[in-house]
Amino acid sequence: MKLSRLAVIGTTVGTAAVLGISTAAMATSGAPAAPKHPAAASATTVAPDSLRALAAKIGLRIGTAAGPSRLTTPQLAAITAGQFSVLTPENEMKWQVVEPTQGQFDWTGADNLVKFAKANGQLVRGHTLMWHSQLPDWLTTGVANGTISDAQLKSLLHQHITTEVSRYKGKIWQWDVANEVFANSWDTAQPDGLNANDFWIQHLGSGILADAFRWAHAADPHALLCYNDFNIAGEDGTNAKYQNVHDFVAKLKAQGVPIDCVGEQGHLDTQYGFSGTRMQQDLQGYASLGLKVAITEADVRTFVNNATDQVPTSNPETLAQPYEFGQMLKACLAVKNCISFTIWGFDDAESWVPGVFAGEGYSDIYDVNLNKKDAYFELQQDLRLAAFGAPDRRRTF
Ligand code: 9MR
Repeated sequence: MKLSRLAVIGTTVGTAAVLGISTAAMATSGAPAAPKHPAAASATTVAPDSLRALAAKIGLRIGTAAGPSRLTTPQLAAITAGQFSVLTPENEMKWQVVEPTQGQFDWTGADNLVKFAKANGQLVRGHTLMWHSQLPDWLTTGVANGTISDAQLKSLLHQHITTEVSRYKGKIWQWDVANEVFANSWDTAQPDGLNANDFWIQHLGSGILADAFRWAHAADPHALLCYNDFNIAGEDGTNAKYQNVHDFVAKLKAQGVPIDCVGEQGHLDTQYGFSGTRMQQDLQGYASLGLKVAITEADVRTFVNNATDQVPTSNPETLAQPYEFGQMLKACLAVKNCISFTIWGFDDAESWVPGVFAGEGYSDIYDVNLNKKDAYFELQQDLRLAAFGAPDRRRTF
C-alpha cells in the first residue's frame, strides 16, 4: 500500500499553497462575474508527486468520481484526498437520490461530498441535473401513466434545477447541466443531432436545453455550466456526434444561453478505435467557440479474466490501457481551455464497468488491491512533463 509512502514524503501544508494557486483564482472562466467558491481552508497531506500537486503547476484540476465509500473507507479516502483536486459525486446529486419521494429530499450523500471537498481543498463538479437515467420512480411513473403532463414535467424540472443548484450555490465549480441528450450512431437523430428518443427531448423538445442552462444560471450565476456526453471528442469514427454537439452549442452561445463548457466523458474501450489527435482537435473545436472543456469521466476498459481479479486477457491490451489514458490527458494538456481531467473513480474494485460490460474491467488507475497501475504512472509522468511546456491554465482565469 502506498499510504505509508504518502505520509512519509507528504508535506502538510495549506492546500492552496500546495496547488500554488488560490481556489478562487481557479474557479472561473466563461462565468460573467467574479467567482465565489469556498476557500481552500484545509491542511491536506498532499505529496509533491501526487497527480493533484503535479497538475497544479499548470493550473489543471485532476478529479475523481467519489461515492460514499471513497469518502469514508480510510484507504480510499486517503487516495481521494491525496491525489485529486476536484470531486464529482458518482450518484449522490442525481435526481433519483436527492428526491426519492416527491417533495422529500435526501441531501446526505451530496452534503457529505461537498463537506469532504471543502475540508481537503478540493472543488466540486456537480453531476447531473437533466439526464434520462436515474430519475425518481414517482416522476417516470407519473409521466408514463399520464398523471404528469409535459407542462408539469417542465415545471418539475425547473423546480429540481432551481432547488439543487440553489442549495449548493457558491460551492460547485462546474455543473453538468444536461447529460447525454445527443444521438449516437445507433440512435434515431433529429435534424439537430439530438436523440429523438431521449426522455427529455421526447417530452419537452430541443428547447429544453436552453431552458435548463438558464434556470441553472439563475440559481448560481458563478458556476460554470457544462454540457456533458460520451463519444463527442475522438471516439466516433465519423465524428458526426462531435459536429452535432459543436453546432448546437455554437447556436446556444449565439443566442446568449449561459453555457460555459463542454465535458467529454472519456469512457474508452481498448477494442474500439480512438484517436488522441482527433480528441485534441475536437476539444480545441469547442474551445474555439469560447468554451472551457473538461474530461469528465475518463476510464479505459478491456477484457479481463474475471470481475474479481480483473487481469487483462491479452498483453497488447495491458499496454493499450495506460496508453489511451495518456492520449486523453495529453489531448487535454494541449488545449489551454481544458480545465479539468476527471477519472471515473480510481480503483478497479469499485468501478461501474464489470457490472455493465460483461467480461470487461481493468478500467481505472489503481488495481483491485489498490496498487497503482501503469495508467497511474503514465498520467503522473505526463503531468511531470507538462510543467515544461503545456499551456498554463491559470492565465486564462
Ligand atoms: O458510475 C455510475 C453508476 O454507479 C450508476 O449505477 C450508473 C447509472 O446509470 O451511472 C454511472 O455513472 C454514469 C454517469 O453518471 C454518466 N455517464 C456514464 C456513467 C457510467 O455509466
